[in-house]
Amino acid sequence: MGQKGSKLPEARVLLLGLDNAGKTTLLYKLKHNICVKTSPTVGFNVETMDARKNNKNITVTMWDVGGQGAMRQHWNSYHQDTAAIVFVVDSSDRRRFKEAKREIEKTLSSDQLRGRPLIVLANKQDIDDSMTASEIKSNLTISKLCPDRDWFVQPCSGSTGFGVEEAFTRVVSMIKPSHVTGVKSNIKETVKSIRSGSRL
Ligand code: G3D
Repeated sequence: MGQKGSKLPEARVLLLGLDNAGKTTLLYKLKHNICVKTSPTVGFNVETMDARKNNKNITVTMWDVGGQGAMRQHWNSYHQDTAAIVFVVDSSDRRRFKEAKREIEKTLSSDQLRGRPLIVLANKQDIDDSMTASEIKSNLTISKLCPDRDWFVQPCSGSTGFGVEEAFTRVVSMIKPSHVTGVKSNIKETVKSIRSGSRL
């Protein structure tokens, strides 16, 4: 179990995706299973979880910033401290798939996110006729999208819990050790800073 205020090395993970993709549901599912500390922030969700990497304890902070249109423009400055990008796709929504792809492309074009691993969560696998992970992989032309970063497409369902812990394990395993150590962010301070930035 984690300890409040512990000073473990930290890895920051950005949880992105279109609205309705299932980000909050997935975060809640993870919290239910493995989360040790919750920071109820106004505006977006942040969850902190313990993990083991290279035989060491680390803290993984997952930032669900989706839908925060007004604040999103200020996120670039926080990208540099991001260790991994998790992009949630609603596999049952073929209609919005192109939009999701465009959003992924936009995210990957950030200089500060260069080389950071991309984990695509093919969510809502419990819904009949959803796109499979392989379909999503090929529709995204993901190997072309990610010539210089590690990537993985994980099928899951935030509703049933299928694949959720596997997704978290995968994220932790793909984080580079060099992106784990230096961050040690203070969630409240970071949130304050983002929010004040949004008023600039
Ligand atoms: P968001 O945070 O990305 O905007 P939410 O998305 O987590 O709010 O989820 C949007 C809707 O999708 C919710 O339904 C939620 O219950 C549903 N959902 C999320 N994950 C899954 C899943 O894996 N399977 C299914 N079947 N539904 C899922 P409502 O009806 O509450 O809007």
